[in-house]
Amino acid sequence: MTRPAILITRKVFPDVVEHLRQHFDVDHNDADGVLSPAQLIERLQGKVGALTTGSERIDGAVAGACPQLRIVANIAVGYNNFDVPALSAAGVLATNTPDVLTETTADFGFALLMATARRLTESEHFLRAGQWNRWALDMFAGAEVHGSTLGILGMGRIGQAIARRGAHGFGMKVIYHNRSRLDAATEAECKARYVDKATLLREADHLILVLPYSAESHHAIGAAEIAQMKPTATLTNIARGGIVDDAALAAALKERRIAAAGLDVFEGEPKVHPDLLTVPNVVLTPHIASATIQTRRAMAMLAADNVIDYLTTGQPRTPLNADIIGKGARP
Ligand code: 8YV
Repeated sequence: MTRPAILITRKVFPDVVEHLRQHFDVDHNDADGVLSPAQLIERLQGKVGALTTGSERIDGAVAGACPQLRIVANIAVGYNNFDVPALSAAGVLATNTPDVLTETTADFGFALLMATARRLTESEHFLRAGQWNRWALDMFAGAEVHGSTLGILGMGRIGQAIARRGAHGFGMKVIYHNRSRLDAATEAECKARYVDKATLLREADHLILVLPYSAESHHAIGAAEIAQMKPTATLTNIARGGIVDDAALAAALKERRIAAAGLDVFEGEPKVHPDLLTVPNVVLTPHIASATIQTRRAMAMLAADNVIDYLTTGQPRTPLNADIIGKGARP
């Protein structure tokens, strides 16, 4: 008897492939190159499910061209690569991977913030280049982290985990801005105070971005917002490229309108704005905030379990459009 077929769009851990093979015929892109839209549609023919990453755009055109596709499971908590309303209209279930990456991503956010404040990569480059021939009192003197004001834009699970690290671990004063205010108990636990966006920009010593990308959050931080920040402030982005106007940020860093930035995500990645590569006061990493072996495996396993559970029991673990189940979902 032929078994249902699924596609894994990128290379994943072998045990995740084996787990899926217990239920499906698995086509996996072990070459690991990003499939073009046409290649993706071709590989999805006859597939009932797919494990995807942020690199693949899954929209109404894909759903329409792949009539057997019933579920797309993103190996990411962010899902701006999905057009969820279009997938719902086509009856395709979409899932993401919340919770399993929260603490790991918050760890990285804090690491990037600290590296930025304390000029870690700038000073390492100096040392590796053989330029260290004497010590000086003000050498790579950076910004204080403990006791300073941490500003968080976007206060979901990861934002809250960063707030706890800042408040409880580093004695920081935590302020945040979010579409909706947290309940009083969560605010108290995170020791975080809700402020409007202008206050956040004005008061933060270290501003960190942890909000989802959408049309509304596009260029949420541009020249006008950077102009409201303290000249001594740092900006860290672990959310999504496009939330920051990278050209405006590069110009501001060059002119020292803010002290420094730490960026894990970029507009149009894996391309990076060339001006960001030439300014010294920026720490750059290639979208690795959730990258520990344990967490990346947990994300891929959760995506696999979403596909298995939906296609065998009809009950996915972390759906984005559960409302279509039993009401328009493809049979
Ligand atoms: C993913 C991420 O690893 O979860 C997210 O939203 O940004 C990362 O953790 C990346 O998007 C690959 O899919």
